[in-house]
Amino acid sequence: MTISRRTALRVIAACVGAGTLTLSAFSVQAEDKKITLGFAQVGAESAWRTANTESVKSAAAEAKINLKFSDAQQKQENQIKAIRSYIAQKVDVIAFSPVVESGWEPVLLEAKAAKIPVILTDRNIDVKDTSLYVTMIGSDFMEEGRRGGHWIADHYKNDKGPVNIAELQGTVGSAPANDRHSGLIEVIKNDPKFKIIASQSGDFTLAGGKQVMEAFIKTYGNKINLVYAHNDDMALGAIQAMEEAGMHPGKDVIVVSFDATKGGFQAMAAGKMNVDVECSPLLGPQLMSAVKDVVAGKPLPKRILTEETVFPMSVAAQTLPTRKY
Ligand code: GZL
Repeated sequence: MTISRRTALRVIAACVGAGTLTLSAFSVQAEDKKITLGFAQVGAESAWRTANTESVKSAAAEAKINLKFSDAQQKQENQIKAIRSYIAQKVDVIAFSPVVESGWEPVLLEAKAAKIPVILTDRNIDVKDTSLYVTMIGSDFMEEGRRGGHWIADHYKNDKGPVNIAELQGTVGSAPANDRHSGLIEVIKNDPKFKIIASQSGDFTLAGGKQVMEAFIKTYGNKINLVYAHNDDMALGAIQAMEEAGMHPGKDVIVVSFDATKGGFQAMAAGKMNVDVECSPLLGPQLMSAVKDVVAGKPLPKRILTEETVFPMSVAAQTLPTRKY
């Protein structure tokens, strides 16, 4: 005999009251419905993304949440397709890391019409109607850019300049690329010794960072004083390009990067990167907790921020063994 959990609890309570309960009297098949989460991931472009995917998958398993997962190969149209498919499958919650900031209203309106709540993780979107998502879980990229900028300003505080900066930007139109750039500008814009002499997207990949840096070296050579890379994968590609050109990254060219992955720590421990601004990919547990709260009808803050710090080269060797990604 299969009855709902609520009925079972009522009957059990009555029997306990009457002192007639014999637990074997019921085979209660609780109708607990497992939560199904549809997650549309950006892609697999970087070590950060790999760690983020692992965090989402392991946290879903831990939380006993049924996870449907898709990899968009960094294409917005693939993410939109995946979200539409989750709507058609009537999942309980949709979550995604928006590859770029704009172009999401139509598909999010479809999710709203289907009464499926949407949670943003990692990257934010630029929409007027913020009711299109329940909450955004992730880093403050503007603050990360400011942290990179303040490290640079402090590093050159006794230097007259010029300090020529070559910037390796992340995916064009993405929140981390836009904000890590804006955060830097906010800090250095009033000091004329800092000049961004080159800025181009390497799309957050190692190959992209290497290719762009090779072009920068061809054009600017030793005029480059500092590389400002929006993530470790591009910084590691740039380091390869500089070494192949006989330059000494971390010494005659200062390298500033973001993510604080193990690869970044290894480069700092080898003296090839000077500072790594942390951006944690370990968002899985916070996401699953938010999913359960949404399904339970609990209110959530519009923004759930991840705590992060800055790691200079000097602490890299002793910190590396403690790093989780
Ligand atoms: C930042 C994340 C960025 C990382 C890159 O939260 O969106 O995308 O900095 C990753 O490594 O590719």
